[in-house]
Amino acid sequence: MRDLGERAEQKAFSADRDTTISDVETDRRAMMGLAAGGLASVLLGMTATTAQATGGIGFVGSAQAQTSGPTPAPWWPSKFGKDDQVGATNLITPTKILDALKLVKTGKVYEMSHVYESSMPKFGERVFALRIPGAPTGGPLGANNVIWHDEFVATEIGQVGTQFDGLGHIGMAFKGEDKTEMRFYNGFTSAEISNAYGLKKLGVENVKPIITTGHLFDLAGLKGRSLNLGEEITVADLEACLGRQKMSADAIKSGDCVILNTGWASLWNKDNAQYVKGEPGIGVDAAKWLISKDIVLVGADTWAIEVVPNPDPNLAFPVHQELLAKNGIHIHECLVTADLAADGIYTFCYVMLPLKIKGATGSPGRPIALV
Ligand code: UVW
Repeated sequence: MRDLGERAEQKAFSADRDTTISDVETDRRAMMGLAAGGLASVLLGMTATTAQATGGIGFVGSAQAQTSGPTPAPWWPSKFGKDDQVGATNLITPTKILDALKLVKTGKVYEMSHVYESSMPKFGERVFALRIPGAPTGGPLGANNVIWHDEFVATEIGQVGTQFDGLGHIGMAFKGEDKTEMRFYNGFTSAEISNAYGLKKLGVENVKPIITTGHLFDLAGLKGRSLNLGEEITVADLEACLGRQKMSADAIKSGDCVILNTGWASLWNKDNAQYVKGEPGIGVDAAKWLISKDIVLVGADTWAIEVVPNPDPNLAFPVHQELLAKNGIHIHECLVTADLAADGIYTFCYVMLPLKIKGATGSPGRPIALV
């Protein structure tokens, strides 16, 4: 690993965003060995020393076939153009919205967000603190004696509770701490976009309103039980779900959303330690299958939508990278999906309007399914 690291140091990416595939492929394996160990340390409860001792986290631990391992770099330029910051929500056209609205027949609304409260499970050291200063905050004022309450919220606003991941959330470090070699969606580098007061590019304000067709994959229904921590949802599972739900693979169209019901949310605010310890979810191959459908978003009733820990102990959140960084496909986490599953609702109009928080990595929100 040390040798690979040294080679990667010597042959790192060019800082300009026109790096060719052949440049990259030549040294792909060397550079992959340098990817960030921080996430994995949190995930696996390892110390930094342990992570170093195991060689850090390599994105490709072996020479895997490209059809079944993480997609190699460079993944840029995006199919939406080299300067695009919108990503897959470009696919939500007026026609897509009209098609989705045709699914609304009864007016029934399925709420798909949890309540935001300090007791909710949170990843790592994230916080959610809401305070109402004063009681009430202001007043009485005027002859009418008006009084009011304001709240002050301190939180990682896009990354707690029911959360929508924007395109600036996840990237890949190719050369240690070198920000010119940390790449995000469309090849934007950390040097270009990172800023203490909000991302300079790829902020969640760039995302289009999400009003499109959603499809539920009821994995818990398929298996007849809640899925287990570390249980990988495979392509075969997704296909079996479609069969059970009497849907063809063609039902998932460009610009649609896919939501996974695993049963994991039954732990929410009941056993938070277990909820965040790991989770069932898709692996890289299932992610690629979904990417091939040209979708806009993958959501789930789990906190990461992907299998954690990954069955390959060398990988940390590779599905986040496949979807967000490499394909501009959003992730929607900690959703409430059980009600849809209980009613056998597998296709619906999905509505999520990410807040236009300039420079934010994600957004809270109140996603709904309409039928
Ligand atoms: C990370 O931020 C690593 O995960 P998530 O997007 O699931 O919060």
